[in-house]
Amino acid sequence: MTKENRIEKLLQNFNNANLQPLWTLESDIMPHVPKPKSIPYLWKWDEIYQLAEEAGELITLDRGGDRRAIALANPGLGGMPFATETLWMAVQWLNGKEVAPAHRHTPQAIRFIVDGAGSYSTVEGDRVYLEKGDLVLNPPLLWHDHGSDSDERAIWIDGLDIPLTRYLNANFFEHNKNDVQEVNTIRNFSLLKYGSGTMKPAWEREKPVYPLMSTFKWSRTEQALLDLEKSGASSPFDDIALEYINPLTGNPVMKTFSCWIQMIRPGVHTQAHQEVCSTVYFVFEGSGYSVIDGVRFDWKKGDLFVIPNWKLHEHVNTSSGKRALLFSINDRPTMEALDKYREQAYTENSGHQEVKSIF
Ligand code: GTQ
Ligand code: FE2
Repeated sequence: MTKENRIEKLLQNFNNANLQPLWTLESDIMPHVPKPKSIPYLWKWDEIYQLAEEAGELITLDRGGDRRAIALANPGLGGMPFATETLWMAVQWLNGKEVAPAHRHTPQAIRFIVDGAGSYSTVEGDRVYLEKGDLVLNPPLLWHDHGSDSDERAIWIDGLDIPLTRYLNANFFEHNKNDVQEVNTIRNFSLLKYGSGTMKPAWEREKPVYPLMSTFKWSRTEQALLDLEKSGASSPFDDIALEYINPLTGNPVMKTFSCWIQMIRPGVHTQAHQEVCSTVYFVFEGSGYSVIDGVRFDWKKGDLFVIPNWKLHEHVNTSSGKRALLFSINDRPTMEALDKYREQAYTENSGHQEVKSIF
């Protein structure tokens, strides 16, 4: 047998033995730079809202699904209901007087309220009322049910690490025997006790991994943005950007992903950069566009869009007088915990990408 024939036979035998030699594998296994399957994409609020409204009429909340949550399915992910390889983002619709029954799970969750309309979320017996712009935390394995005292529908967005948990085969999910948890404290308890964010009950000494306040109220968040603006400090890549943190530790509010709120001031065009993390954005207020990997995505209030790993991105507020507010979640804490985070500024062309197409 010639050497060539022997090599051919060897490769065949590897295959038969369910083995694969590295030297035959292309850069799929270890590419020079991250090559995400998720793609830059944008979902329009009007379309999501219309469909969610119809789901509100047609779909009842039953055990099984438990939630009228409608997930962003990134077209690059082959039909999976995931925004990026690690992040789940959904729009949830709760009709007036409705109950989304109590359950708990290992994926960690946040909610950002679009319109609370008298609804509440009870997390481990702590019932907090939901108002526009609030960030509500749901650490892993804490019981939670959602409900409404009013006749109006509530709508919010959910961010969870479902895809990551699934990839790690770490998912546990349990139904509570009761649809609605007993409320074991006075209403808004954690907020009253810990909500200032800068002070704590003097007799408590613990520094828990998850913030003790279940909610970051919009009024405080907005004030923090306005104060940061006044300070004159800003990021060249994100303008007036704040990360929600556990006030007792300084860490992001969730372990696997982080929550941000940012204000792009009128007329601001940020510098492009790329990062080893994926991000899902929700446009809370205003209008503008982002250039992601050379594609221009125009956005306005309510739209959601995705920046996959290592894709260049920059943001523009096209209004000359109105601020743009962007809420987002990103998996940077996962990358940092595993020592994989990197960031690189785009230095060509004064830091702005050439727009190759418009979404
Ligand atoms: O509200 O408990 O979007 O468990 C996905 C899974 C929301 C929730 C989602 C959930 C929830
Ligand atoms: Fe849940």
